[in-house]
Amino acid sequence: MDAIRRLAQEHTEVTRRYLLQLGAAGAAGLSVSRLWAQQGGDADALLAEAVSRLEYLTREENFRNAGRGKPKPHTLPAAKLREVGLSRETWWLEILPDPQSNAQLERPLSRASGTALDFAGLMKLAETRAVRFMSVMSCTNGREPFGMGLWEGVPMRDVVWLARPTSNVRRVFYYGYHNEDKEQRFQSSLPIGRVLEDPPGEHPVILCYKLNNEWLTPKRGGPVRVIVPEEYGNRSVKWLQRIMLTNSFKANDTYAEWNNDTVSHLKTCARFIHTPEKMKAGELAAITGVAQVGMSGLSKVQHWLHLQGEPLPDDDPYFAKGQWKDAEVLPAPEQWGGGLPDGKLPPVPRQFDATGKPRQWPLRNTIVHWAALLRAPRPGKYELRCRTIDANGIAQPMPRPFPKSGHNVIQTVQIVVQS
Ligand SMILES: Nc1nc2c(c(=O)[nH]1)N[C@H]1C(S)=C(S)[C@@H](COP(=O)(O)O)O[C@H]1N2
Ligand SMILES: [Mo]
Repeated sequence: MDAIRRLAQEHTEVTRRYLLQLGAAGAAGLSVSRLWAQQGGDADALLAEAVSRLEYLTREENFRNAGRGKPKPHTLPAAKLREVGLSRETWWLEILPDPQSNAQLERPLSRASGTALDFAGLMKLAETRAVRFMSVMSCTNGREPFGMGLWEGVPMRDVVWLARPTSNVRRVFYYGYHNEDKEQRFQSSLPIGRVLEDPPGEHPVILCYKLNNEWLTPKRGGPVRVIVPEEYGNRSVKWLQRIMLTNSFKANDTYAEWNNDTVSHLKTCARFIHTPEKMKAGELAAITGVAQVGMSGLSKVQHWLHLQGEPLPDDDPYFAKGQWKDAEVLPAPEQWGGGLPDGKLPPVPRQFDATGKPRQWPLRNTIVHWAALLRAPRPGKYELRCRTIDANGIAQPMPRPFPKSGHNVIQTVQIVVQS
């Protein structure tokens, strides 16, 4: 299933509630599944079936996967996973000084000296240090989010302090398991400052061992992966086994070698999920989508229906002057999906109060669903576009022809309006 289909599944129930509230479907005596069914195409069955489910969080098995390797580490047989330290029973983590630099650690954690951290040690830290938060997994080069997760882990700083770094540390390099082959290595890095402190409202960089309140699977990078809450997925190295403290100030990220920017905060952007291929002139149609709430926050989602052939604003490649209309950003769901029993959240005190209400909405570095009703006055071929307005009032995407620090374009779909 492609990413947008999965999001569609997760998103249908919130949309249904929105439409019922609006009365658009209810008043016409039209069930929502029939409303969708009028669209034709193979989305129908999917939508009808998904209508009863609320899935804000993505189920583990529905995440899009980006683990590289030959073989991909998560496909190794269980015995091999155990052998190479990728089970909770056998996991180990080394924290070493970068041999290429003069970083000083009083107590490196190494396998050779028998001091590597094991999973029991991580769980010991978790007793007092564990944090849980929602953040969206998106790829720098992906059009749609890979999945919306509720992650649990121990702040990386608590683990770094175990090694007692004393001087000459500017950056943290970290590595996953890649079949013991240098060529296959996927690595990332962060400035030590980001690991040690979090800006207000931001979550710590964590060594994550649970997704949606279940142990992290091998596919998701288990037993332990990094989650960097505010950045694209390439920072969130899976199958973590080694952290290296260095005095280098340079990023050594695999993603940099692959022609991407490395400081890659999530961008605020909108995508369509459901749009009709055809609609009738003068009649209402529902459109829905998902928005990613990135670094600049989100205040609005907008759409713009434009009759093909009508003049477009001059010298306006980013459509800043289009006839944009506000869509409705949908409220927090009551059931969170993601495979949580009854869709109920475990305590998430960083983002939700004691009654389970989000402290703000939307939450930063997550997604929101949105919906709108369209009416086209006359027949013809139309172009429908969507964009976001960030929390600073700036339209996103900004003019940005180079996607190296995160994909973001104004999405356009075609709609045929019949008489
Ligand atoms: N070890 C390892 N970690 C990795 C990768 C990888 O190839 N190997 N890919 C990264 C990239 S580019 C992304 S977008 C995310 C995707 O996370 P997911 O597979 O859980 O969706 O994993 C990141 N972590
Ligand atoms: Mo990625």
